[in-house]
Amino acid sequence: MAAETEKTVGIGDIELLQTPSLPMTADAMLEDFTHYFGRMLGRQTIRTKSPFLYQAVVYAARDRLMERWAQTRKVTQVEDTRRVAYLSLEFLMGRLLRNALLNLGIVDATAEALERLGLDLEDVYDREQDAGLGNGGLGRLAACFLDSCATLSLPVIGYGIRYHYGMFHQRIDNGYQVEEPDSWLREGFPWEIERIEYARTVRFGGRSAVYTDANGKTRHAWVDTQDVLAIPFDVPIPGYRNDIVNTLRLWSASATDEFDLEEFNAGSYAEAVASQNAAENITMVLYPNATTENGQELRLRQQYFLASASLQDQLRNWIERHGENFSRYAEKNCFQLNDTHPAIAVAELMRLLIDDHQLSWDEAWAITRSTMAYTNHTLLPEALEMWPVEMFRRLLPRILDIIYEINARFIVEISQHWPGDNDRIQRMSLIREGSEPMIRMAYLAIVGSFSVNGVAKLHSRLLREGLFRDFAEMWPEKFNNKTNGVTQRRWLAACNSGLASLITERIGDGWTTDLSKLERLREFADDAAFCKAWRSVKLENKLRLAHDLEARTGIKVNAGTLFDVQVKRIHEYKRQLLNMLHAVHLYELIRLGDGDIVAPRTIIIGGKAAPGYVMAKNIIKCINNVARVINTDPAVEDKLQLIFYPDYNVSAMEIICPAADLSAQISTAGKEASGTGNMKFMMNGAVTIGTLDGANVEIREAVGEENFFLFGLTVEEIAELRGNYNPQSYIDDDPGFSRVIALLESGHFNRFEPGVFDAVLQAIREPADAWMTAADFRSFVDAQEAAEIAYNDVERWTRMSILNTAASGRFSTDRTMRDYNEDIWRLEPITQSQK
Ligand code: B0W
Repeated sequence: MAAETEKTVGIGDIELLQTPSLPMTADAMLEDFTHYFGRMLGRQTIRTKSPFLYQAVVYAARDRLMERWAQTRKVTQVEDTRRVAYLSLEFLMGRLLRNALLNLGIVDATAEALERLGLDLEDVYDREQDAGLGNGGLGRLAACFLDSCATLSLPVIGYGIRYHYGMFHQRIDNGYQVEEPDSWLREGFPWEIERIEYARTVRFGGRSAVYTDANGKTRHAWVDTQDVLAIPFDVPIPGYRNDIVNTLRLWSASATDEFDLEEFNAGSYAEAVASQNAAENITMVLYPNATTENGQELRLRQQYFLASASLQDQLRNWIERHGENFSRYAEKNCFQLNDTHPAIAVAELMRLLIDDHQLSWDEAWAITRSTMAYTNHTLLPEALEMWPVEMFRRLLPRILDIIYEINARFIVEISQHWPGDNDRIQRMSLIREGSEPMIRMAYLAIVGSFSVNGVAKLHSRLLREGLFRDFAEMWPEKFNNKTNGVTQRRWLAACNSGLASLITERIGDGWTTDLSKLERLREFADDAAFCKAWRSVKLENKLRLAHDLEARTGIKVNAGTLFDVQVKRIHEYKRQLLNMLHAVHLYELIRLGDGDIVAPRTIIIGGKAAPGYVMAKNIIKCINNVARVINTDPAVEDKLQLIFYPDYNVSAMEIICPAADLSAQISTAGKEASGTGNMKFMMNGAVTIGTLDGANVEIREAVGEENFFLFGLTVEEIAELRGNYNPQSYIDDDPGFSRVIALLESGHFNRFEPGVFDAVLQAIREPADAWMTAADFRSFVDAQEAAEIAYNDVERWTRMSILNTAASGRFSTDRTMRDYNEDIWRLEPITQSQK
């Protein structure tokens, strides 16, 4: 027997990992850099364009993370602390080096080490590719959450997918979006550690079988399956100067060793390898959907793959410490579902506990219902996930059994709550009946969890009163709000070092971990010297963006103009079209000479359209056409420019948000659940022009109405108007608006390209236009005029800018994470004394 016993020798107690021991000095960084560059990567000559300089710097920094990481893991294991697993199909991490050095406190040491070699740390930062494992706000939010949890010493592990191809790159060709693959792993990803020892098997296909076990109990098994191996790759998530390093665990799919052994043995080597590819396809590519079409089978495979691998990993870890005793499992664990994308975890946890660990239905359900928590991120009906029952039957037959059983029991609950109310049963059922029965994933998430939250006050209210009303009536205590935030470490300290230093000079650096301290800046809003310094930082940032814009588009912009910025995914509800209409309106005013443009303006619009979203791609083309004409018309030179910023991503935002004067947050009221770009802009001193939508409402509340340019219909007004909306009347009654539409129709922006504007013009004129663009045109133009006048008054604008930054304290994800922790997670921070 001795030969079968594995020897385990913990290195947790040996000196290396007991306390962080590597020096954080320039000397030590230089020595380690040299070691990695020369000995590990085997290079002699440093070429700044090759990836090796960057990689060697990462390895030197990663060593410092490694010892803190081991320690954090050890404490949470030994202390058996309650923990959260954040399940998300997206983690839009962007670049990691700058933040890792900042959080470790070795920016200066690293810069000095490189300087001694005649190298510039900024160039090294620039060599890093974005980890673009997400679409937009939802994915970036997950990344900000990880930074804040590590900083607050909360034991939270992120679980996601290691897509081979992340968010596509966008090229603009004759004004059209062209997608190019993002092969971000081609040069390797030096942050990750492959943990093959924790690989898990995930099953697909086959059938659900019933059998009687040795004790005469009826049991279920999932048999004849096609198995896929899930291999975890861990990425370190350092807290800000607190020696905590949490984990982001990303799963990669691989064929099991037994992959189609039969075919292999029959000599069909190529076929066997092909089935290996089929397995690996699961994690090949991120779906670039973001609130549009759904329903692809591969996407369901991704969702189940993530849910199953992550839950198995958590159960493995539990069993290592507690054996098969699950009595305290719910007390020690919580799973936060980032939208419905991982909601299948509800059924998968049931399956694992019942089939693999022999718990009864009731025991398993009690655990599931007290460990799962669900965050909703959108009210848009087209983004509400539903999967065909038939697809489940084919891919996940045992999971379908369980969902049916959950539903049957849930329907009993409904009838007890509302006896005889069959309408309600139909409305609330997890299955939408019809010619193609569908599984409503949001309902599965609500029924299977103890907490349901929206992402801004308005959004959470609309969830309770509208979309999830029946459920909120049944379980009012489940529903809560958690207003989003962003991490100030990335979105102020790292991306805007000029402003960060100026702020720290005046109020100290406490804001990096307590953003409410920014309130103290209010005192300086009338301090002339401070205001002047504030303006000069903004100008520097605008020059940096101007430089970047020229490099990307060849267009020179004047940093002395008002930078009016809208960057986000392109979607009709976000109304980039309204922005374009305003640009045309200004253009028309200047050309006719009948409007006073008091402040010259540069309008910057950026964002990607889902490749299959025809209207969004159309909008990009239209904006680019308008931009080309405006930017080459000498009549408006120096007064107006319109730039489409290509390939917008996280790193781009790090240059864009510090440089913005005006932040355009102009969605149709009730459609943008929260927005988080709005918070990044505010934090960096931009003033918002926006509707009463998402977190704009709270931004305006925080900064005061006099420091916010409000326009547009409210949610209630939009609802009232629906049904008798007549867009043409807004155009006809407004000569300015009529001129804009006439100019767009005239072919002025699409000579030799007939029809380019037809679809968008028709959409604006459509009485069924869900986004009611025409209704908000005039009030948008008026608010823009007010903004322009304010901008022209330098002192007034500087004050508004400072007050926006000062009021941005509550939009830190540190606050958001504290809120989640107090109401949902109830975690104890990992304390220094525990270490
Ligand atoms: C993202 C992806 C997909 C998909 O791939 O199918 C579907 C929906 C989303 C999504 N993204 N749903 N909501 C969001 C955005 O989430 C952020 C973070 O909470 C909010 O600030 C935005 O308002 C919301 O649109």
